[in-house]
Amino acid sequence: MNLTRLSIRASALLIVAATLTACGGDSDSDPKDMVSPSPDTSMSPEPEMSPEPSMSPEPSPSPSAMPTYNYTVTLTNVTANQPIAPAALILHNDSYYAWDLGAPASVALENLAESGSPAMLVEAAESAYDAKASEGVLMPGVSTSVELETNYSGDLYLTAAAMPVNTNDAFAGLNAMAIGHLDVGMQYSTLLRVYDAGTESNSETAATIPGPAGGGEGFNAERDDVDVVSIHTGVVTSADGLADSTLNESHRFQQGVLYLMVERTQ
Ligand SMILES: [Ca+2]
Ligand SMILES: [Ca+2]
Repeated sequence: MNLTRLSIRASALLIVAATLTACGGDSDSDPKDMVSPSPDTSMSPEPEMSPEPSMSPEPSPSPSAMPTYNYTVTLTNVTANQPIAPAALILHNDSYYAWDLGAPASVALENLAESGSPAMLVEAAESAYDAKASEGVLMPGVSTSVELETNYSGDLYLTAAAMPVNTNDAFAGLNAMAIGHLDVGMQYSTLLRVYDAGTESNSETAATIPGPAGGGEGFNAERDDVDVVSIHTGVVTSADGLADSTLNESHRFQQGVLYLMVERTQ
């Protein structure tokens, strides 16, 4: 083969290649030839579903500022013949006392113990969380209930007082019993002591006994007794030789007069 012809062919090929290369470079630089890539919609990712509007969460029960404590107090007259006047029922803290043994009764307590009305004692319990009177005179063997409630969450105490009406100034009492430890559904029951308000002599005469055994006077501001609250010594009655007594053996209450049951209901 002729070497000269071969080198001419090679040179020609090189020239052609150089020319093609030059043309390609020009077209690349011309903006008109640039094809802006059209978005390939088929390939575009599925548009993301906008998230379902999230359910607004159930409003959580707003933490009630304070829990509620509810109590049902049930009173039962356990006497043979002592109707019991409406009771004062007081839910309170440890700074309240309706009476102190050995100390004079308040006028409010004197009123309850002599007339049977709990109104003054209920009204006077200004610091109480709740204070109510039971309804009506409670006859022997009969029960009545009262609802008490408070939002106070600390220590709670219950005070109760009610007059057996065939007496001068006796009252059945529960003095600041702690009930804050009771869980819902728990109960506590007790037979109430009978106190003497010390504000009226225990003469037992008809004129001084407001109950049906006497039909006499109720409250009297005079204090013709020892003027201190004490545990009642019981009634003497005509059956035991107190000639002027309008009472008889059926009015005795050695075992107490009022049974109290308190249940926490909430
Ligand atoms: Ca007395
Ligand atoms: Ca009096």
